Amino acid sequence: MTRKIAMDASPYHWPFDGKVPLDRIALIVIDMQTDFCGPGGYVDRMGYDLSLTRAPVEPLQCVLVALRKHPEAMIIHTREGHRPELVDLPANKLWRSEQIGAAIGQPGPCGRVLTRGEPGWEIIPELAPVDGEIVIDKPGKGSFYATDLEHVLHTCGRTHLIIAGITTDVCVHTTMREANDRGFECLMLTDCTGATDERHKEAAISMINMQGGIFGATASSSQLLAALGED
Ligand code: C5J
Repeated sequence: MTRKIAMDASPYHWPFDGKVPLDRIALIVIDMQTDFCGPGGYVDRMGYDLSLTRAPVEPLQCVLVALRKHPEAMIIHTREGHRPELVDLPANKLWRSEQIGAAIGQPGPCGRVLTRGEPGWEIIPELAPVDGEIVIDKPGKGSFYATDLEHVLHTCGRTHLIIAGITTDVCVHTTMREANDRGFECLMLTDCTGATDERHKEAAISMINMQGGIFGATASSSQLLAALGED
């Protein structure tokens, strides 16, 4: 029988609708790519502190180990990046990346910055997807924009999303907002996410917890592991 879970979370006990079976849950691990947390990648070239975007790696490894014991729970990874021809790269996104010294599509230490197929675009080996896990390639911040994520979730009967990855205030937040508007019940794992500025991570978590959980709820990975019976 499929295990059902619920857990202590902020600002409400997650999920809102009681215990949810694992076969209705998807974990979405957002953009754990070298470009966002590895030396020589996009975030590094912009001059941000990589220890902040690498902080979720270890807790995420523990969550993946625990959840992989339950094949009925779906695991989805996303990768932000553009087609090699850059036909999906908006002019304002290119311009901004040039201004900050990490021009998308240009060669760098990890290949062409944020470009599909390049070494920097790959998910870091520590968190690499295993057989059967889904990978969604996205050109934007949100994981629903210009992807088939919503179709995949509906087809596989997923109504509840556990969201993690980087960066908290950009791609993770945008995805959680998109998901919440579409009626998915979301939980963000606070230690399994990171931002390029710690204050922005805290603010992003605080925003979720406003208005009774405006975009869903937040919890630590230990709360999820406890709900999975891992403690
Ligand atoms: C950004 C992301 N920050 N994955 N992307 O450009 O958050």
